[in-house]
Amino acid sequence: MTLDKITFTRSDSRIRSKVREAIDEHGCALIADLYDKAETQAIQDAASDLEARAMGEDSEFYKEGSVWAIKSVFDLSSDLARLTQTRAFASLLTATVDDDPMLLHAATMMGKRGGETEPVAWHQDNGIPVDRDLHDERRKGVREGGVPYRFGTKDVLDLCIECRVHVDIQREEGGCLVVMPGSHRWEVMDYDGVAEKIGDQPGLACPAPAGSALIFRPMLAHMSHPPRKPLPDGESRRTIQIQYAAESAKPEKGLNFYRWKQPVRLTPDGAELQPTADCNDA
Ligand SMILES: O=C(O)CCC(=O)C(=O)O
Repeated sequence: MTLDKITFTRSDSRIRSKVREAIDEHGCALIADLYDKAETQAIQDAASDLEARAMGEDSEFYKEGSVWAIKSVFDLSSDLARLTQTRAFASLLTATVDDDPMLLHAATMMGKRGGETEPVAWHQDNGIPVDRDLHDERRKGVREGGVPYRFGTKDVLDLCIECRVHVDIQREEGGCLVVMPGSHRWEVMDYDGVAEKIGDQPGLACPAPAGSALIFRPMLAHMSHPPRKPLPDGESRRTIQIQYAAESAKPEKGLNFYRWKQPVRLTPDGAELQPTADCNDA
């Protein structure tokens, strides 16, 4: 399996059905030019602005040996919400769930600067944010200042999709994402289960230009290596990973998805960004 099998451009005829087919078969699709030059520049400027602001706010910014991350990106930057979730973006993402509208469930900016020493281990993005913590065996902790997460069930995760917006160029030697095509069909597993199943298979590295985006099922196993050499001066490897669930997807046991204060709803025609106040208070 090579990267060209899952790579598309917006000018491809039947782009929506090709993306849907790649997602069904391989679990992922790379759109090489989701954003044009001006759109990419605007996203980079807004990302730099958020990074500079978030540096001073420890609660939303953290740093590890493998990758740094800023959570709840759209609560912190409505510019980034507007700039990333274009009409083309909404059209391609909803194509993966039979045009069902989709609701945002997480947006995280992540980056590497070149000095990282640890890999991000193989895993699935199988946690879903819910409205109540049942304290049962599917519990996955509490994040974003009090949001309960649990392991999603496979039927629900198959109705979820995520998009990794490549703010900067993703170089292989800079620690780009590596995926295991076809692994979206596996069962829900923790880190150890995924590592065992992967064994010593190398996976498919996904180097990509700035302004491209990788659309994938959250069940797709993925990892990233630390950079093999320092990134060129001033370069970092930033992405914004945006996760959605189809409106028809319902977590088990009468739970609902957590309702964010800044919900985003995608339809094939575009993104509706409608901040509502205190919607979790009821
Ligand atoms: O950005 C990376 O290198 C990996 C991040 C990742 O896999 C994740 O957050 O799910």
